[in-house]
Amino acid sequence: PSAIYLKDYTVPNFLIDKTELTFDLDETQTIVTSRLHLRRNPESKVQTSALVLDGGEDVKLIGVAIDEYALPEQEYTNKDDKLIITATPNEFVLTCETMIEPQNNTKLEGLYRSSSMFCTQCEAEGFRHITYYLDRPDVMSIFTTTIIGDESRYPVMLSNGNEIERGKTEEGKTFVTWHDPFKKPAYLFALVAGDLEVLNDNFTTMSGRDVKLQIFTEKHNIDKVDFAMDSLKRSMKWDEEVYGREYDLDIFMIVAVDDFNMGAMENKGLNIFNSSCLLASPETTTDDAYLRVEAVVAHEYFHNWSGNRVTCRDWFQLSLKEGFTVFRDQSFSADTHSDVVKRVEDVSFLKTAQFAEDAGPMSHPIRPASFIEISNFYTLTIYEKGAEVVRMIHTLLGEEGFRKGSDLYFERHDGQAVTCDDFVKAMEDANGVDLSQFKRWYSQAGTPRLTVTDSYDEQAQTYSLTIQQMTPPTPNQPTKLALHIPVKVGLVGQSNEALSFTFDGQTQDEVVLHVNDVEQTFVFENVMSKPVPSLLRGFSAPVKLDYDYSTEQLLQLMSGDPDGFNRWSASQQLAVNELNKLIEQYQNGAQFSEETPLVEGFKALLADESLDPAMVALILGLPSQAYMSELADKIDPQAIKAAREHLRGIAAKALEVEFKHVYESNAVSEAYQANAEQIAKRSLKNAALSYWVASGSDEAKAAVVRQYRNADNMTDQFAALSCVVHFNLAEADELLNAFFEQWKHEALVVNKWLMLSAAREQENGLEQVKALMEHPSFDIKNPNKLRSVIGGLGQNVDAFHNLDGSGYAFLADQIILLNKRNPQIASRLCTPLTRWQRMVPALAEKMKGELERIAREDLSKDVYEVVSKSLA
Ligand code: BAL
Ligand code: ZN
Repeated sequence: PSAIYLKDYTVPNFLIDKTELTFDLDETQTIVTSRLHLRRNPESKVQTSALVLDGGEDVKLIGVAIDEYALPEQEYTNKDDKLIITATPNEFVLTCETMIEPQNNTKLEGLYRSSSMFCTQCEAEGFRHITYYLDRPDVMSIFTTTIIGDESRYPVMLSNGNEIERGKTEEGKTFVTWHDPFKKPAYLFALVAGDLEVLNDNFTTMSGRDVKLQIFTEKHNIDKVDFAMDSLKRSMKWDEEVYGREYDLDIFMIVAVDDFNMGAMENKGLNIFNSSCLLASPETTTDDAYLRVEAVVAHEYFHNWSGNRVTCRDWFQLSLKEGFTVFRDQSFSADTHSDVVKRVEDVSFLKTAQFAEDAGPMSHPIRPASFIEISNFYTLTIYEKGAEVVRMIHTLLGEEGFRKGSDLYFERHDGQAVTCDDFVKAMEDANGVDLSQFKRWYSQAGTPRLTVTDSYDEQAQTYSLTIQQMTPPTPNQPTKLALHIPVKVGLVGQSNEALSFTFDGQTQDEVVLHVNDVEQTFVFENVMSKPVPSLLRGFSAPVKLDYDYSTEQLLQLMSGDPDGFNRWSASQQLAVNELNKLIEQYQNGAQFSEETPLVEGFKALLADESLDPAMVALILGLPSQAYMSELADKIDPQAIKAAREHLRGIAAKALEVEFKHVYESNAVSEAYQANAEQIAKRSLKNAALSYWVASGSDEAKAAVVRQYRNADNMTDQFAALSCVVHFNLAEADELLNAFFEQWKHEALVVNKWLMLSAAREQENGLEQVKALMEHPSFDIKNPNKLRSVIGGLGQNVDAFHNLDGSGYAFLADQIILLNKRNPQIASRLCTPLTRWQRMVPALAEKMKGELERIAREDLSKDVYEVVSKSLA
């Protein structure tokens, strides 16, 4: 397989004004007839009459005609997944008949079966697995789709746009025709057919148009979509209010499917969702999953403008729609719940997972310069770092300036396929600013590191911050240029008061510093006393920050920083410092310290009842195994695990009484609701419970089992179960079995059971994981189940990172098994192995050996790219 490059982009040679599709659905074969209204692209420099269409190995060509003239075989070639028609007129209708077998499609790209239904996934290049096409996002067309099927099996047959006709064919089958008046690339095409139940609702847009809203699921799940519907209506309203964006079709549909590679897909007017991102009920869904449903519903809906009305010119521009849309969904969730809590969660995820990606062999800029397989670039960098880059533009321009920029962007580019440069240009033009240096964020990979030093001149009452920036080399980018980095700073006084200062001639208590050189010094005047700097407030840029805070300074910021985000940040830094000391002790075979200043910090936190319980819960959360791994020079999983357990134990024992009190005083007595207030209380209650149990208290052990048995919602039930399993209490087996028996008919709950069981640390951990893959509830065709078991294994330090390499070998076996069957999933499963160079030598060698074993297979493009880059 070879790479394609952004620099080689050329406009398409042909355009498709109209696309007419007919699907004759059948259990064994589906016949697809396409009528493509083609013409030469006047903007193409290559004036050729040869038409090259994309196809897939799974598409069987039956016949092809130009303007009703059936082409003989010598007038076209059909090989290497391309259909090449040697000579065409300037403008013509190409009719193409193909046969596909959705029931045998295990890759879940194109048209496939999930349970008893037909569904599609066409982003990025799935449409070519349905029929031959110019399968690239800058070819936008008006689609009319007719679906023919047996009405008794497929009473619901959906596609994009509005239903315009329905009737019977001569053979007595039903046909339904859909027309989408908005031109779109093929990646936004969708089709669904099945025996589905529907929840109907409606929404009146800001200009007074009525929109019909429908959510479809299999019959047994229709009672779990009320929250998604409510989220949808709130998202529609929010996009009108915050971005002035109104929905444009008369109908908006969402369908839940069980087998789905991604979380969801924003097909025009017909979103298709992984059921895990749509279904929710108090008994079966945790608070986290509720929030995810809300965020994903919003995300896909927001794509209607940021992605569909204005789409990407080519796949190198993926972050144009994904980074922007993640920023939009993050803002929606922040507005709906607590902005600080949301920010902490997003940043924590970014610093753990995206920073790790940025430091590994797959590191790439948010606008990559090349790729082998685009599916490998639906990454945390494109999505999450992409959102951070948009957020920085928002910080630089302010709320109003950003809105002016987005208005101009949508107005200027409506109906077009554009680039990241076009987005930034709209922001520049609307605000009269120059973002040329800032644009390096789009082309430069890696996480910048800021090193900050300071000095205070008591006499002059000036405070100076010197900031150096450095971005480490990444694959194919050995040297880096200075970036424009907005660093939001405040100063905190000795009694925790916000210190005001003069900067740029103005008195203020917070400022955004424009760091745009390798080293700069910023001077704050009229600073009355020596401050503690509160740096990078709200995580104003996706960077690593080094400032040599003392423990006292961190404790001070943790309790007194007016910026809530930085209170959390200080607590994390303090915990990281403590963990690093313990890790070193573990590695040197020394006794663990039994004291930690974290106890003092936690004690103050637990006593302060004015704080948002959700924030307290977040601060109590120790830096995760994954985050500590990201920070390590050489990852030693056992040392990290031991250090975390020990630190938790110290805090738990020292504050047993406090944790018990917090646990008991945060019970929620009202009926379950997924609102910010209740979620906050449950999160603190369950965080306290976990510490309380960690203290070893028998009362706590009884309380956790009682909570499991009495819980009326999945959040509390699963939190208790996780605690029982994690601390390996006597009831662990009994409750795990009871949980499965109670929920064995709820696929999404079974997935939670699979994950928890796979993550369970016990002597024969890997055997347990293997047994789960043989369990009747497991299904290798279902990506959610695979993610549950393999994800659980990844958290199981003893089983996965076993020194004998058995955990890595097992993972490699699964990758090899899935390589051809579902390349996208196989490729994602490689992620832990790509980090091999970061591991301690004994583990690194084992991981590398498994990558080399995978490399000897006949690999899909997806797996090939990840494995070959990891071994380069
Ligand atoms: N476009 C793929 C799924 C998503 O990001 O919404
Ligand atoms: Zn998206």
